[in-house]
Amino acid sequence: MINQEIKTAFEAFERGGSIVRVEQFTAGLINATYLIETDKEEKYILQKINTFVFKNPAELMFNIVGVTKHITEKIKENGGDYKRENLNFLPCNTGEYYYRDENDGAWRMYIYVDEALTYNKPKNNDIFRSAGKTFGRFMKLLDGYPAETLHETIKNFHYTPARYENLLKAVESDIKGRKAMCEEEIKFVTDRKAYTHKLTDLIAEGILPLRVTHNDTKLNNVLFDIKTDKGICVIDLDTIMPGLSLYDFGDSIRSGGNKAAEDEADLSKVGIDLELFDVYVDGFLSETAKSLCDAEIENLAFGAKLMTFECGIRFLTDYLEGDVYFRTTHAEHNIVRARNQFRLVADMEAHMDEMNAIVMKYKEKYKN
Ligand code: GN1
Ligand code: MG
Repeated sequence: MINQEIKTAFEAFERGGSIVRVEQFTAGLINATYLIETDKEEKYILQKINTFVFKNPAELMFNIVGVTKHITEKIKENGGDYKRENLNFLPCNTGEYYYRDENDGAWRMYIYVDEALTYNKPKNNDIFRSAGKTFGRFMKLLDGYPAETLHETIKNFHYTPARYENLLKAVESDIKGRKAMCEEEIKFVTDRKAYTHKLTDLIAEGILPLRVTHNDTKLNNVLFDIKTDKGICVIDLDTIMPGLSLYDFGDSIRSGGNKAAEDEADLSKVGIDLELFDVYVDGFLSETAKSLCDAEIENLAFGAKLMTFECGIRFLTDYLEGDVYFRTTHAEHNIVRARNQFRLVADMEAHMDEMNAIVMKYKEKYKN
């Protein structure tokens, strides 16, 4: 039996065919994602947009459609295959790129990229190097995109000082009575307040440039070719906004450079894998070194630490607020994730010199 809500949403996109199979993908923590197979050849990804997180689907889809059309043009110029190397969103029966259902839910659909897969953890070094190249290429494709036309889909998304203030507010109100369980984690954060404004200060001083960035560069937001294991394209485009190259680099290391999954509870398994860090820097800088300024390259390792720290703050805040933001499967999920991220931050602190040395090695290799 096909769920009626999904069927109605799918039909609003008027692609014809009847659904024969629906599979839910649960790796993403925000939207609900379904693979739709019909009695015709084409397959689709149908997503119910999380409107608690993304309050304005019209603005969200305006960004995404603008950006993907731009990427298609670039791919055509380079003689590539835009049907495979980019996401192709579809309009629904109102002409909009999202469909509003009768309960005010918002849905969007794009053509499924077949013969591709995602990884939650890099299965080898080549996968992670290729992820670095793919995100680097993505940033290059968006170089010159008119950033001022983009809506801010989540306000202050990587503005770490605001994430810090939100945590303090959640601690203060302690609406779920969970504060007593996380005193140590709260102290971990307040001890490192200085991290929160380092990059935003450099933006304000004009030292770090804003670019159009992806902002959610988890490893599982890259599609890999099933045969070659090479990165094909980047998915999960909701948070494309003006941002720092360091955010994109940093969040990839946070998610894929961890020796363990982000929700591993056994903290002895958590840490920065320097070999994976090395290959990601290699892939990323091979595409971007010539366009990045020195201040960006010099702060890459710090960016990895900051993105991990910020994500830990967000998990901790959500735990204190009663798990209203991230998808969780058990009551401790967010605090486990927060502890994991803070352990990773501590491990990066212990290895910062080695991380910086790796960055400098590839700067030498690719910058000149
Ligand atoms: C969310 O949607 P997904 O799972 O790719 C989140 C990221 C976090 C990540 C942590 C819009 O990403 O910012 O880093 O979870 N996306 C949003 O796993 O908040
Ligand atoms: Mg995702």
